[in-house]
Amino acid sequence: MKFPILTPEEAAELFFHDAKCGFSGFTAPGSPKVVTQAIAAKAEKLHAEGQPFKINIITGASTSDNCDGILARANAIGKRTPYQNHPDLRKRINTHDAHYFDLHLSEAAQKLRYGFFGDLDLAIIEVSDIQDDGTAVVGTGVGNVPTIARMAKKIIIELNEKLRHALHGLHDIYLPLDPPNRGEIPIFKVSDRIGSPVLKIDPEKIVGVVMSDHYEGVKAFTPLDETTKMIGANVCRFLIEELRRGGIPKSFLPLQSGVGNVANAVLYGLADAKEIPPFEMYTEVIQDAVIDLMKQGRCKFGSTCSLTVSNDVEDEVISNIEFFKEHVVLRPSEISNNPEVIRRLGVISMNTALEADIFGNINSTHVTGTRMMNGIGGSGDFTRNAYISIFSCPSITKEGKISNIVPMVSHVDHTEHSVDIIVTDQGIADLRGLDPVERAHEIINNCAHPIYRELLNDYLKLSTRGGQTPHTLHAALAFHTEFLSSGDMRNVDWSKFA
Ligand code: 0RQ
Repeated sequence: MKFPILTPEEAAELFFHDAKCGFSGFTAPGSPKVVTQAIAAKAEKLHAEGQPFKINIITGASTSDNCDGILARANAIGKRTPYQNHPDLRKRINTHDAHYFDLHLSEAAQKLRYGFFGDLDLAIIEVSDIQDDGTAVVGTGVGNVPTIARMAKKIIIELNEKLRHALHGLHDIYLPLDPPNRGEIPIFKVSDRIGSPVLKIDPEKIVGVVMSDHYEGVKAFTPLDETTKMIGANVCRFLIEELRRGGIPKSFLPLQSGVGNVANAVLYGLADAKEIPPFEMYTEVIQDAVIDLMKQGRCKFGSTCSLTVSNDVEDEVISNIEFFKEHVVLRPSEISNNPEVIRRLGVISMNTALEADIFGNINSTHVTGTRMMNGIGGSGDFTRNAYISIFSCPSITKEGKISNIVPMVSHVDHTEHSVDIIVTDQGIADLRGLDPVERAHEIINNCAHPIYRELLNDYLKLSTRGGQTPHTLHAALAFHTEFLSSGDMRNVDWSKFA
């Protein structure tokens, strides 16, 4: 190989205070793992000497403990976009030690190319193979790597020995032209390939290669409990009923599924929903459950940005890579999440809410309206353009102290205009064609937990003179203020607001 082999510490030397950096990957897979550890150590050393050191980072989505985690603990992150999910970074964001702007994932690459975020000083790109002319096979998470490789002035390669020679043929790397010259993105079937299996990196920009030798999968999911099983069963019940009545074509439509325990439970529900024919996924993350569905023949094909699987499952995928190359394509996030393609293919989106209000607005990101949880991720890309958009969540959280159905969401990520179906462990609310008051009844009766139904109905009664969307503004966030003061939303007393 013509590129110099660097130690992580030598590579970290290139990083300077306030540098703008692009990292490959999407969730833990494909994200840098070793240079970031050395950058964190450098930050700690400089901080101990009283010197400032923080870098600004754009990625595809969340990363891993050896990236966002270790850098956040070292207080080495200045600005971060477009998505994160690490508890230590979450703390830094909520205390303003790190600045985070939360962005629709499909938009990050194009906004970078449009110059909205300035130049990229440095990039770290994980690859499974690289040739002397810069032709690379990237890792198992693609993210924004084509744009980052184009925009960065200097590039460090992390060559992952564990993936060496395994992944060629899994990716479809494609960069759209930018306005005013953008044409169609010619994906007409989930499995269409429109780009290249390799990424062409300008070899002049590659300053060196750092070796790595391990996967960094996601942690295994919390085992399914009664609540998540019920949510999964209700989503499947909705899909089956919709299929029976002809709302979904008999051949079915591609599915998207978000991150987290709830999404994983929904996917496991699909294994047993035999009335749903074998289906395809046009999605951004393929989790452990989808790999099982592929082995069972339930999922025929998956277009994704990342194999967001646990280490054991990644081992299994790599050992059977020829099977998975026939069933999976890995795309950049601006293509996996592309609104044009999602709408053309008729994708059914399934994402998770922290809370939903009685009119169908969704909060996916902010606990009690102020504390950032993870970010909007790709949920907006899919929801706004879906054939049918579904949100699910438990009806109650924290032993019933929190109702996930509230009078007014404390932060809005997805408005009532984009949300078709809400599902909880209690049931299904179909909001299509309903006005705000009809929606409120549908959601309270079918999705709210019985311990909160009366309180929510009483809120509606309190608000009957409140216009087309009947709110009592000074009471609308009482569930949240009550939780913050007494620790239990059930203590709300509407007589105080009458
Ligand atoms: O807290 O961790 O202390 O137990 O939130 O909740 O029920 O385990 O749900 O893991 O599916 O995550 C919305 C965060 C759900 C996720 C969210 C507490 C609850 C628990 C987690 P604990 P669950 P999940 C594709 C699409 C946005 C991004 C997205 C998410 C913790 O799905 O980040 O969709 N989505 N991307 O107790 C206070 C409430 C709460 C609450 C739950 N109302 N108030 N706490 N919790 N509801 C993927 C990508 O874009 C990469």
